[in-house]
Amino acid sequence: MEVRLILGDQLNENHSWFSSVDASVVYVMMEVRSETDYVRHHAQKVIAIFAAMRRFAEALRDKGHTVEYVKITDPLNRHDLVGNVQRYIERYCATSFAYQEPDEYRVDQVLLSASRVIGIDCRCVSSEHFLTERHQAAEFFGSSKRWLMERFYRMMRKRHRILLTEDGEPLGGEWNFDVENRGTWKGAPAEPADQRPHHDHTALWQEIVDAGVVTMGEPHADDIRWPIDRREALQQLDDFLVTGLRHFGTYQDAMHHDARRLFHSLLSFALNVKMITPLEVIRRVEEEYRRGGIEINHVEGFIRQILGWREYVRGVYWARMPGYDEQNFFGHAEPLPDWFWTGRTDMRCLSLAIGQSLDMAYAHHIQRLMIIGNYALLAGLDPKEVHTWYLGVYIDAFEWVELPNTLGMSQYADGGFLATKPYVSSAAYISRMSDSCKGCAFDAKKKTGPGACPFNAMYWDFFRRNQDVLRSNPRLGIVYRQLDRTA
Ligand code: FAD
Ligand code: DLZ
Repeated sequence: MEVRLILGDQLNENHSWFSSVDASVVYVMMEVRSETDYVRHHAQKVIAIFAAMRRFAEALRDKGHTVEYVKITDPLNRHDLVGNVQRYIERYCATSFAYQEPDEYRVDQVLLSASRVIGIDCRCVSSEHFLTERHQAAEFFGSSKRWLMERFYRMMRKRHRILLTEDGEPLGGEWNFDVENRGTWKGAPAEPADQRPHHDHTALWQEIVDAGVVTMGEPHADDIRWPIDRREALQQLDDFLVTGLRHFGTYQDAMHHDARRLFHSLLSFALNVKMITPLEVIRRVEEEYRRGGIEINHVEGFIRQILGWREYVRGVYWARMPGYDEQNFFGHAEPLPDWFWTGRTDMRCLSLAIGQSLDMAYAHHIQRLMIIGNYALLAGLDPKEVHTWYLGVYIDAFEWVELPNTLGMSQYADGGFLATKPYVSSAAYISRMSDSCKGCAFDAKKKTGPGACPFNAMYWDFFRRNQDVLRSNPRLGIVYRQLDRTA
């Protein structure tokens, strides 16, 4: 017999493992404290992952596969991956063990070391999900000191023949339409209705609580909106192609208190647990463009996120681990304020973005980068604490994608390996891109003194206190010229 492990973010029903039923194979899935407790996760994340795992196990059984599923409340649960695997190796007198390449360094190490002691033949196979291998980005950049996403992205467009003319030129005449993607949103076009399914997972939530798992955020267990199988994820993709994609690019950076998702796809959870593949999403988006009626900036902008950023940050993760999570370029050490766990602060933009994150386990990219991350960097919060918070709070947070985004892109804690300059702003940007300054206790236009928006003084203080390491950055010339004028 062969025991095969399936992790909670490996719910790929089209994996070649499942193409035929093999009576000499037993699949093992497990809800374990080692995975629920490595960080304090959002309640909806634990619920959605367990619900999707349970649905996946059922679907495999329906197809005739043998599946052992260990629930969080199972008294025989050893609550770690290897302990439970060993139990089934013994029970089935297995002569081999196989697992899919895990996406997290920690789990990779656990399974590699288990393989050395387990005493039977062990194999690691591809998860058949990504467009690149773990170390492909590092090979592409070779000995370059700094990487550039745009170079990687163009290579990926060419390699996979995405959005290219027959002559290999970029469709629309440009590789990147980001300059067109900075629109503000004032209520029109209307935000598409949220067509995601409604799930009542009250009973499952009770099991999680009974097991003693400590979470954060609102469970909303009787109305979970995250897809729990491939069919639901594909419905969500279909809906996005019809309603969201046609405005995605223009309003990609916009924020509004009353339109939490605007034209974003909300597909990151389905993608990251591998219900759907990046290539199929990209292909469907390109087909939609070729059918006509959607501008190139929306399509290119969306594809860049998945073909470019998603694969690129994965490459950064595997090139920089272990040790990437320890980097702290500015030596920031301030603890996270209590209101990261409640959203209760007088700064309305932060209250809205954090409040939304705790309420729905989701915030879109600009809320994560330019509101919460912006504050964390300007305030000098400890990047490791910031990383831990992001890894817990978001429905789509898995370390391979969260860590480079948080520590690299948002906190510049890798000294500029991933981002060419720190992503920070004063209140002017927040006021332009969102409606959150209206009704705020602070005045976005006021630079100093009582009632001034703290983002203003914090912004200039950040550049002043870090001038030794930032002044020579050519992308920051304009900032330092302005600072020098006011000094
Ligand atoms: P859309 O805006 O509709 O974009 C489509 C898809 O593109 C996303 O589903 C996602 O798969 C991909 N994508 C977009 N931006 C990125 C990016 N920068 N890196 C990788 N993939 C991207 N994304 C995660 O999947 N998990 C995380 O834990 C995560 N943490 C982040 C932390 C910070 C500080 C920042 C700034 C960004 C983070 N992102 C993360 C990237 C991005 O914010 C989310 O992918 C996106 O908000 C998910 O929502 P969506 O599906 O509606 O995305
Ligand atoms: C995130 C998560 C949680 C909360 N729980 C489980 C679990 O009980 N069992 C499991 O197999 N996976 C879980 N996951 C997802 C894993 O943390 C993920 O597979 C690893 O981080 C590797 O990316």
